Amino acid sequence: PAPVAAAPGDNYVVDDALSGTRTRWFDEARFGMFIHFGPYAVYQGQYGTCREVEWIKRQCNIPWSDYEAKAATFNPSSFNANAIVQMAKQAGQKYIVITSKHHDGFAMWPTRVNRWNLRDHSGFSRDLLRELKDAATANGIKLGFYYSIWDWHDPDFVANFPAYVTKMKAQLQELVTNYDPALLWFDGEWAETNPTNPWSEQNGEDLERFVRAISPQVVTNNRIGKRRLVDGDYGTPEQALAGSPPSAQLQETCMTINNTWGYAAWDTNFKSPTQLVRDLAHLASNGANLLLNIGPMPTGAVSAGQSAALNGVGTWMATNGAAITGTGYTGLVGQPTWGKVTRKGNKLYLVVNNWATTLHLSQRSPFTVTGARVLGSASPVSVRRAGDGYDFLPSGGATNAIATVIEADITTPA
Ligand code: JFZ
Repeated sequence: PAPVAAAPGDNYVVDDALSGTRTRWFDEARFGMFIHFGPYAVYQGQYGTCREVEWIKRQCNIPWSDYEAKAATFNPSSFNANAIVQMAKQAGQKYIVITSKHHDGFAMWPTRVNRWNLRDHSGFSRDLLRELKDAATANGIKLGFYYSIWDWHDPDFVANFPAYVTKMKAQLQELVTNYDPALLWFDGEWAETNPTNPWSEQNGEDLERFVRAISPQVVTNNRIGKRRLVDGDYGTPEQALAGSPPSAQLQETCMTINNTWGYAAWDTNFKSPTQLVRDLAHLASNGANLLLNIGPMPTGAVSAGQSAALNGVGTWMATNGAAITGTGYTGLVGQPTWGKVTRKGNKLYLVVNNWATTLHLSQRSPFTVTGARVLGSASPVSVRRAGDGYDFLPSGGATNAIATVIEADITTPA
């Protein structure tokens, strides 16, 4: 897609020679795992009669004394970094983003900046972020950190914002220097209690320059600034399927498997693998990523409902992952009624949700189909020119209950 000019008021572009290569892995990944994990998990989504999850401290008016006492009991001894990485890998996810610090300010790594962290406050000696980094690296998975700019716990956030920013930078310096994350996922720049609200474009520029000075390769989302086109490396529509035509900026939609980000014992409204695969294909066809969330239980184990959903997606990806990984917007065809179409180089992937004996594809710019096949099947697919494009004529029935994929070889004019 053609670059889009910065809008009026987009007064900075932290763009550099690396911005293209820095994001290449991200643009190819298409599918990642989000993890919301923190001491809020210990409440399992309930405080008295109040139901909330990672916002439970604020929304249920829990006194800090109570929240801190609860956090002191946080003992995620069943957190298994390797199992989580294998779960992501099996699902076809290429990167993981875990909450290093959510709005409650609690650090999931042994920060030296304060004692409000898993080691010093909860007495949990393991370093989960280190374990996850090591397991991810060993398996070719990228690891990123969510970091909330909004901090409810540090009084300086309200009383002395510059002092808070200094501590925030010190924490980010620890994270980037000690764990070398591939990505930083900022959030909470919209903080309601920031006395200098709004978080300014200048704040965003300053923070982006700060992290890039330590690690020029670290990818950042746009919640580092005012979420304009030029902030960070990519946009973050939430729980929403990015529309078409695709944005000039890279996009990543974050989404829950059930209704909540953190763990809630009462939330069993799990999306089906079918819906998740279709959302994933929709996003890939628009050149956007899906960051699909899990919220581990207080022990650190992943719930059966969430792991089953990921497993179902993974079963589909094992045969059909070529239609997702490394693919993007075709620019060549209109989106059909029977499914979605993605492209990788000289291949088109027809992700067919509603199988039929004739699958029509409207051609929007010139290409020639030279062959086609069903992924994971020996049954041939014939292709003929028809109307404003091509008809694909599969010889057999749908081979996958979620979506059957036809891979087509194409040539385009030089
Ligand atoms: C934030 C957090 O408050 C929430 O707990 C979770 O971590 C989520 C991923 O991010 O919530 C948001 C952030 C942005 C929007 C909405 C909720 N938004 O842009 O509409």
